[in-house]
Amino acid sequence: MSRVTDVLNSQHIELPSWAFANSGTRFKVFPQAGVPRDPYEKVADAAQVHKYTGVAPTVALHIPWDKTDDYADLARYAKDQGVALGTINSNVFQDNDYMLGSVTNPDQQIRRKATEHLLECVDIMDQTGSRDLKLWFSDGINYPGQDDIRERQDRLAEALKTVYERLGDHQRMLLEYKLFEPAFYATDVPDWGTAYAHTLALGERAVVCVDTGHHAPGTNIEMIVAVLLRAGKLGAFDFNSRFYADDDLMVGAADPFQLFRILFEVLRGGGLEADTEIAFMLDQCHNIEPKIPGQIRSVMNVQEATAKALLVDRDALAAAQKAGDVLGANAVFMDAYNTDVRPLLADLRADKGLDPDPMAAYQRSGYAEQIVKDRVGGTQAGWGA
Ligand code: AOS
Ligand code: ZN
Ligand code: ZN
Repeated sequence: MSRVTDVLNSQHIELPSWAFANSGTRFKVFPQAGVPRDPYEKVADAAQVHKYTGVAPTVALHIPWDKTDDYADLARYAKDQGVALGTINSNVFQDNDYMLGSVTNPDQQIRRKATEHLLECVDIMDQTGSRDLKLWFSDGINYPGQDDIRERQDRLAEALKTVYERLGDHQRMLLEYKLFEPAFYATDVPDWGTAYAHTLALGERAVVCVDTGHHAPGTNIEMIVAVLLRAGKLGAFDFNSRFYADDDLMVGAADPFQLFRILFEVLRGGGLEADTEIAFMLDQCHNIEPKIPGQIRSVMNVQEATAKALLVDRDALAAAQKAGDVLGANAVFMDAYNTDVRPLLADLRADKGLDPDPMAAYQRSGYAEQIVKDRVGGTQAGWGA
């Protein structure tokens, strides 16, 4: 059991600053009382999640949604709150200039502008002490013939190279892929293979980010995870769950079994070791549920799936696999998945001096009521405007 608790104790889940702000769909953003008005308040809310779960010590920023005059000051504030700043997320998808693409735009000046933004994000990383730059491009085309698919790949490669060369020795680039949306015919980084090819060409500090909501329905994501890990190219996760497309719902809500299968492959590939370089991030929007409890629930869902993955009897599984015992192997796997790990996690929290029930502890704390009183006019994450 100690190996299980060791891994669970060393687990680190990164929270997205935008999860704490108002978000919604393109139809409506329902504002919630007490949401943060600036990056400092987002960090404060993220710190609450860490306070009650003990496994979420970093918060990812999004530029420009979290732009501030003094990032070193924000980093100090985070430290005072008991957390640290994490990944810097770039944004080259919300400017009018980017209608036909950002780094793949046919207009060289617009490509330059987008690349400058990415370089600015690396400057910010230098100030925040962040290791990772996350790149997600909405670039793509809606109609066959609209632009030259091959040339867009060349433009993408050029921009990525410029940014890669600017990274410090300890910094990494995470390239995130997404099947579709907002581009509907051909997205420039649509799948893990394209992301893999670009990161491979760049070098070892360029790795792939798997957002669990960015695949066609039915895609075997754990298979992608296994292949990327084997190639040393799995850099990060954006965890969320989906019923249809990029729903950004709470991770483990739609398909906890899939999350378990993914985490088992991460474990199998060595990605849960204490020195893992994989960034386990959440990328979610809480459109109708309260934000801080939504994040607490998500963190707990990842912990539960991880605990179940750790409970797989690997020796028994290997023996059954070797013997060609199809049903036996599957039974070993399912036994772990069907184990109720909540008591184990409650004990683990108690051992760390935390409340065994993070959700109840947060609800009792009065923080939710306090921020409603203190904060008027909370911000929108930037989604669904
Ligand atoms: C967009 O669909 C992607 O999931 C992005 O990772 C992310 O949601 C966005 O960049 C927020 O920072
Ligand atoms: Zn994402
Ligand atoms: Zn997404």
